[in-house]
Amino acid sequence: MHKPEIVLLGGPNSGKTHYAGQLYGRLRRCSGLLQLRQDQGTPTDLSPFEEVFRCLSSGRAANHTTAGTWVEVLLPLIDKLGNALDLRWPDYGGEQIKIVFERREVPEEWRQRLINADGWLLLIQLQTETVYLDALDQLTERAKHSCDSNARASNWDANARWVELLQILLQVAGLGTVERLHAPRLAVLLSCYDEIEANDEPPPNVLAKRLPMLSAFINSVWATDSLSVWGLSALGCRLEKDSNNEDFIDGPENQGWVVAPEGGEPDSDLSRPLAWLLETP
Ligand SMILES: Nc1nc2c(ncn2[C@@H]2O[C@H](COP(=O)(O)OP(=O)(O)O)[C@@H](O)[C@H]2O)c(=O)[nH]1
Ligand SMILES: [Mg+2]
Repeated sequence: MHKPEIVLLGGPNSGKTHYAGQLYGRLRRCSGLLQLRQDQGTPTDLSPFEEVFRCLSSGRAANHTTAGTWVEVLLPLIDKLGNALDLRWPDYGGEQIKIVFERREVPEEWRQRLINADGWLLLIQLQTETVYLDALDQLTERAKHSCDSNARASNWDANARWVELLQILLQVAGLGTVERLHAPRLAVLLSCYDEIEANDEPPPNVLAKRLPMLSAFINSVWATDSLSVWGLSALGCRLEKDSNNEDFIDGPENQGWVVAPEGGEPDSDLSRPLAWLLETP
């Protein structure tokens, strides 16, 4: 059986846990591109996903995944063509990604994952990414306000931070950037897309507008058919820990959607980006 591996990349609060929980609801109950296999062949503990799904079913958000957490859930899946696949889905605090960036150090288990992965899934919540659009104008200003420049020096522009992080990860995975990459595929999910004013622009354009340098970088490193940028709203709206959202009580699997790279109407099949990532080109 095919046992594809994916690497899930996303900092704290990028939407990893809620996507996992909602994906689980879809895989279990709906008829998307990927579904959970019903056979009992693969022993698996889905409880971390069930816990998220349980919170959502009572109309509230799930807890933040603590910094030291690392859980991995084995998802026995079947695709539309009847192919069985076992996918290991990781969930973690997200701080690990920050540490990789800050220390320029990649733990051995991460290195092995990066090397073996069939696909990389990158979650970015655009609203929380800091960019300094006026950096060039400020060059002259900074001479006058030296305190500002100190503050600025410790905060990276999100473009530069993501590009730097991807360069570190590509390097340790032994992937060169001279020729455009066909594998692993890269799917970028712009999370909390319900909070973004996309104005009918397709997700790759939204990324190019908000994080132009990152967009240019991934487009130059990955081959066109091995890269896709999606809008992801796992929940469809913001939920708080003490929310009591009736729509979710009626069934979390009816909430949330993705916008495909070409744009268009939201699609409730949250497994689509994953199906694309796992499909052989
Ligand atoms: N508006 C909106 N908020 C979301 C969505 N998905 C997650 N969130 C919120 O974003 C925050 C971070 O989500 P979480 O899945 O815990 O991120 P993680 O730290 O990467 O696991 C939480 O407060 C969620 O309630 C979504 O689709 N839309
Ligand atoms: Mg989490």
